[in-house]
Amino acid sequence: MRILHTSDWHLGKKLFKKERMPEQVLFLQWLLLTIEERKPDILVIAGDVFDTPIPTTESLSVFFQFLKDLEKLSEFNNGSLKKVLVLAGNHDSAKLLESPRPFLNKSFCKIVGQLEGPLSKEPEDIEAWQERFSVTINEEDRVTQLCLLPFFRTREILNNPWIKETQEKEDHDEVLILTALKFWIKNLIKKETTHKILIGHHLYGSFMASGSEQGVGLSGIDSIPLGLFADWHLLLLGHIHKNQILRKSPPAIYCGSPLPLRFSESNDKKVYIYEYSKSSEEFIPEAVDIPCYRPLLRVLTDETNFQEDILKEFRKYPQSEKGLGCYLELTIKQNLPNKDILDNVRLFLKDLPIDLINFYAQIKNDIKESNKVNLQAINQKSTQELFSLYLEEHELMPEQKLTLKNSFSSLLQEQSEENHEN
Ligand SMILES: [Mn+2]
Repeated sequence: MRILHTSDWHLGKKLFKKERMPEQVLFLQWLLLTIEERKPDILVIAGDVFDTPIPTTESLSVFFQFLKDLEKLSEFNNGSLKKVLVLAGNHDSAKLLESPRPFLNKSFCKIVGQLEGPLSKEPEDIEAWQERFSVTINEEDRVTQLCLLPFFRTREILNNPWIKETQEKEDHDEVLILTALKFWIKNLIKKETTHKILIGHHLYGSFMASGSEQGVGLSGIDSIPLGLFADWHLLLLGHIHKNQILRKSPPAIYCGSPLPLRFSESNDKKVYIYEYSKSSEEFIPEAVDIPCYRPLLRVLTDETNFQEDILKEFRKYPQSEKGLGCYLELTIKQNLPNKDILDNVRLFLKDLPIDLINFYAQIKNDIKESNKVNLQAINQKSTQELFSLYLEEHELMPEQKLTLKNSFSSLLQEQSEENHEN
């Protein structure tokens, strides 16, 4: 069995009002070709298909067309691609993502948007639940169950009637979340299953964030412990945009976003292909590099060397010269303010396929000040990050800061749940 794993496409995402759709379309074309060549049996899209709960019509048609193309590809490629599994992330509207279900070939494409019932101990409920959240694949000597756990807000899991019934009043959220997840796992896994695979979109294990993820919280715990999945064979994760291997054996991997979503992110992006090895009885991951269709360049330089430094960075991506070009964030250190510098930069860039998105002039004496938030950069920060910066400016005891941060994030979560309900 071969699985291809991707996530966090964020279709419709912009960078300082600049379009990313051409890059996203090129990525999807590359993905189709890669599927044709590498012939995975299963394609996994682990959440954040869209950037917003109400995507643009262009993003919607790009996604629907992609699903249609996959179906066609599967037909003409002797059915080598057997399944497409799509999970909702924190940016997706679960209901919207599930909306094309009636038009899809159910045995080919499965979309799981929301973590919802029926969750009782009744056998027929449990069966319906297994049907809703998992796919089972029978091979000669193995029964593999792929389980889809969409992004959930803490309250969604805690308000579950069954969990409510069993919980002790004094239990902390941490205990409750873990109990709920254990319950989900216990009832989901079928008796005959020999190999378990998780597809999840949340915070798992000890991850390294890239900064462009929207802050999501799990009350009481930092992340879902990998220990819950100690005897599983593979964890295919979404949410964190930096690709990373959380655990080698059995593999637990964040494949990361296919595009860098901020200047601070690396242009090095990947999808993963996993192949089951009969001899080692393990899934072996292989990272496949995604071509960088429009590099994000970040250059820190000075007035005398800026031309050379920009070219040096630009030449690292020779393919972008003929394609879409690059987006640039430029910081120029200056001894004294020079009002002509931006004009000089623009003049230099005029004949190059480099689009200047952000420009910062840094006067040497002010360099200390540069840690402060630039007005343009504010748009890039999450509300939670802005609040943390605000707190840093105030002299408070560390415990006070922590309490304020926690209260603020509960308020944010409540607000986002209200918006979600609307
Ligand atoms: Mn994401």
